[in-house]
Amino acid sequence: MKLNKLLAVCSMTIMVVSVAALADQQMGMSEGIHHDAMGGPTGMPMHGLSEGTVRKVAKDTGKVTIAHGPLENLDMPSMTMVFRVKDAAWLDQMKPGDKIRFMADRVYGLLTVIKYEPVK
Ligand SMILES: [Cu+2]
Repeated sequence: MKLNKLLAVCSMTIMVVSVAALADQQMGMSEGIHHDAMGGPTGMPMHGLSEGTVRKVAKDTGKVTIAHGPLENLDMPSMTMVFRVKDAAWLDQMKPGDKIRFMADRVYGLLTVIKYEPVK
């Protein structure tokens, strides 16, 4: 009797976990489609990445200031502005003065660096 109850609880837990994993996957997939569409035939050179220079890194707020070239997907001219970053670990890799190539997009309405690579 006790064992049956335990099994029931176990399979419930597994169900909840797999539903959560599925939701994660679906979110990731729709995000992928969205960004592919952005970098399509109308995209910019260099795989849709824009040029930028890191001006300031604020790890406490998770933001980076970038002097950037035109961001065609956001219809934005060159300027210096603050972005959030998709992965906070990137802030450890960025230093003021670094040249980067990056892609920014609106994530929940906030301009966020969603892809970036250092320029050597
Ligand atoms: Cu801007």
